[in-house]
Amino acid sequence: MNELQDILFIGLPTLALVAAGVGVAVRSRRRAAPSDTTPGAQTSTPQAPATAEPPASAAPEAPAPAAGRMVRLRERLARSGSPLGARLLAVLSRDHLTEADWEEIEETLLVADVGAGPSAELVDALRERVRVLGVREPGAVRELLREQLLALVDPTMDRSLATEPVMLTGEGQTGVQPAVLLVVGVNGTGKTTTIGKLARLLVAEGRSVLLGAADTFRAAAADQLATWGGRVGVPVVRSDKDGADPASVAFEALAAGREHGVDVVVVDTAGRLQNKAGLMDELGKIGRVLSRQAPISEVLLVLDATTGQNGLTQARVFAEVAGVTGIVLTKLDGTAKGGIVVAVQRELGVPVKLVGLGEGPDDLAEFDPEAFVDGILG
Ligand SMILES: Nc1nc2c(ncn2[C@@H]2O[C@H](COP(=O)(O)OP(=O)(O)OP(=O)(O)O)[C@@H](O)[C@H]2O)c(=O)[nH]1
Ligand SMILES: [Mg+2]
Repeated sequence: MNELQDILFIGLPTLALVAAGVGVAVRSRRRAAPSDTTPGAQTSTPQAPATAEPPASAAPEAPAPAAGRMVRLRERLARSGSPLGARLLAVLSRDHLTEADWEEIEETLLVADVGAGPSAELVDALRERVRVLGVREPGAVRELLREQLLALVDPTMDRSLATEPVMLTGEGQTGVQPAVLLVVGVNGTGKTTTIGKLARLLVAEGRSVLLGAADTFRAAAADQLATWGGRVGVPVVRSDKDGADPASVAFEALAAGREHGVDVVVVDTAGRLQNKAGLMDELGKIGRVLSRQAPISEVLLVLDATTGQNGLTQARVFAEVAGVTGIVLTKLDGTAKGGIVVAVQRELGVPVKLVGLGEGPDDLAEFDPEAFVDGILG
């Protein structure tokens, strides 16, 4: 029996909806457990009572508004001392650009994790433009570089986050359903932190949110999510049992979100199991169980910007099983490796939608290509 089955046969969790400061009324109810087509994955205990915990008494914090965070992104990048822009500009400003200079530019891009293909493309485009225009004046060189970097980051990609409730008609569930956001990624990349910050961002925009703690692998994971939820007054559906079936928790979170008519349900997942196959099986099952109830609006892959090639390898694996629709690049503060934005978008053909800029509760911003490039250029 593999570890996935071990987890499934532990039995169904008792789920608690932690209504944190928002006075969500929760009816105790009984519901059929989610089934799955994975052989041996059916659970035999079909009931999972949901219990309500009293709302926290402390008034929720007021998150920082979404507007203005782009500016912060630019400032943080500039302050992180990212040498990429400065080094490129220094070389480009030399009087006569030699073959060695162009190689230095390419090397600089590679060191910043831009990736071999995009780096070569950028150098070719710059060489061509410099040859045709003959620009050497610093302002013009900067503008040229800005233009080319922006083209690599691709401002035409749709980076909007699908957080609108969806209307379902036809068979099965009908009516307005919450937008479902599934958050995946390797352990330590910043999934739970990002969900907490995202909840704040959504609350600041006036959306109602519910969080599902489907990371049942680590005992403290649900507490961590509940703390984030509590701070901003967002309810959290969790299991009070370690090792509970994560797909059941995800299912119950969506059910609670639907019952309470929230706009967005965000589901946290584990980043580590005993092995990769187990993790991927588990994510696959969570995805199937959710999408049978309502379409999943976003599968967000959280990547740590400081992990370079490792991050790209992870991205490939997750994209295969989870159908990633957007990338969240965390820890962009204090890294000179911002080129990973370009590399990962190329690798997956999926846009970076959000970026993490620090450990603070409001250090998450929608990704803005222009602010990003300006930040790199300093
Ligand atoms: N500097 C910085 N730190 C971050 C950022 N995002 C997350 N972190 C930190 O990264 C660490 C791991 O974050 P978690 O949210 O617990 O990561 P996770 O992916 O949920 O990890 P698992 O639950 O173990 O899978 C924490 O210390 C966070 O504060 C960021 O944008 N910048
Ligand atoms: Mg986590």
